[in-house]
Amino acid sequence: MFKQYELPYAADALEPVIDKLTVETHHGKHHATYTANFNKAVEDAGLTDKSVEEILANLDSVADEALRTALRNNGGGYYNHNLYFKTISPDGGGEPEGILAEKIKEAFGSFEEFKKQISALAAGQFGSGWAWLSADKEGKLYLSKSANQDNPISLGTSQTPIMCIDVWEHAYYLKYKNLRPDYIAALFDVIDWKAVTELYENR
Ligand code: MN3
Repeated sequence: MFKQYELPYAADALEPVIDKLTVETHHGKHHATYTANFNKAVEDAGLTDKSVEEILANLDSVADEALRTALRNNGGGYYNHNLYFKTISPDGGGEPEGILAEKIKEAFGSFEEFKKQISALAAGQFGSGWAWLSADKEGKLYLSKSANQDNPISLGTSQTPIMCIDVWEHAYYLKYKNLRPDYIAALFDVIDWKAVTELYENR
């Protein structure tokens, strides 16, 4: 049984970056529904002994098309939102330190340049989707974007996502309306770089 990541902060703790109603709806409704539907699909597919990463990386092995689609969308929704809520915090913001700061500099030249590039990917995702910072086994960093609930794992890369930007309208529309770039810029004030660094180290 896959369990939804529980928020270690109150629903209004991310204000003014993310408003209380958005957190309540996003985590309490959308993420909860992805989790419930993923668990149902996992049971129907007989995959209860697999990890979410194993399931997403091996979608091709599920012969039934409807079931494969359910696992892809709800498994992605489950995994992606666990990562999203795990890597934002009322204590977030600023810049990473240590190994991740070094790797970002190595890959993108500077933190500002990294921020510019991932923000452009997030703003440029047509329709619903995500922007990603991921790392491979060797520790190299990559940026990418994806549609719907796809992610670097379900898309068959060998990368592990360590930070993400949810650009589905449910993530920002109540407060930011059509101004997606304003939401993306504000989100950096709550990114928990300690959590991202931990994910990098445990990739
Ligand atoms: Mn979402």
